[in-house]
Amino acid sequence: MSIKGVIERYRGYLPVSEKTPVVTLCEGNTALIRAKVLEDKLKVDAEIFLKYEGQNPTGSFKDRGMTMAVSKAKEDGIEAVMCASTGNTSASASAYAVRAGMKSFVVIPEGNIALGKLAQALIHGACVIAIKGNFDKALSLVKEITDEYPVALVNSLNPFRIEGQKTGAFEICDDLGEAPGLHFIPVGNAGNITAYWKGYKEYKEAGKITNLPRMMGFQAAGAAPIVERRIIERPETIATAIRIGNPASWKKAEAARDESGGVIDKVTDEEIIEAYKILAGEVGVFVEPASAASVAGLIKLSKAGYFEEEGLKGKRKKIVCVLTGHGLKDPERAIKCVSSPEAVEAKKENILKLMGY
Ligand code: AN7
Repeated sequence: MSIKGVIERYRGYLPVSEKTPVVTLCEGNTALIRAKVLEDKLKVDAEIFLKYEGQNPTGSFKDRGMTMAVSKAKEDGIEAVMCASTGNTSASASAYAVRAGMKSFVVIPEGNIALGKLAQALIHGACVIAIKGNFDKALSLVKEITDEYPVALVNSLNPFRIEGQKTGAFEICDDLGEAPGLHFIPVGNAGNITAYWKGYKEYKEAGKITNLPRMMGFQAAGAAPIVERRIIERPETIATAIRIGNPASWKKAEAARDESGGVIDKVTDEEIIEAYKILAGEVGVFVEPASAASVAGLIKLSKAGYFEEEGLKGKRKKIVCVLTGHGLKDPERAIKCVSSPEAVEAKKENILKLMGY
């Protein structure tokens, strides 16, 4: 028997029935990695865990939601799916569409999606449409088209996406035996923070956990509409996955923040790159820049003395940072951050010299 995907694993918590054809690539069940290096480095008196969503089949958390959205579209007899995307949604939608025997249409902002993600959508056979415009424009067009044509919208406006993605919270609680005290997460279109908060609340209602975490969301400074309380017409950040100026789940993200007593804050591109390099170079976990926003947020708050606060002592001993996507999605960014080797004559002494012997 193959490993179960999230629908089989958490069927009782999801809106599926015997009639739902389960379209899965065995997503979920990703690692929760203890990062002691970060605990020591930040001098935070807590256990820090990284939820490594890059381990999903297409390399990001989107697969948890896509298995649900595509299964439900299939159940309804729909033959095509469509999304606007900064990259990961398109990679996931196109893979799950193949799995379901459906067509996929993806609309992306020209020049602003990471190479790995574009490669995925193309090789899975999606109809890839690049527009001269950003993600927000792409999403508004996709909403219009999917309202008028028999094509399922699989952005996180689709409630089944949120249902699938809430399983990330279930896995964290199952692994820790409780909910964390603090949950750090990057925020773009704000579907994932909405989904995790829903998941934690439902697990509490089901009696699986007794406490709820504070939701700690982080946007990129050049694309921080929720923090700045205004639509950002021209969002800019090197973290292209979260280059979003008008998030679809804006209100729900604010609700998650307020109900949980958490924060939604911003981190600069420099802070994102610093966290990105620490994760790869000191923890051993390679993520894409947007994913490093959660850890950048943790570093920012630890420097600002957030963890000295009374409420964080005692009960809030476990911190989870969600790492939403794999580093291989955006190899160009990694190469830009470090110096690449120059070739030498193929001689042993040259190699030994470079080795420092
Ligand atoms: C790696 O693929 O919006 O706040 O179109 O790819 O739920 O939007 C991606 C978002 C964080 C933000 N990390 O999550 C898309 C898209 C990574 C991402 C986010 C995204 P949301």
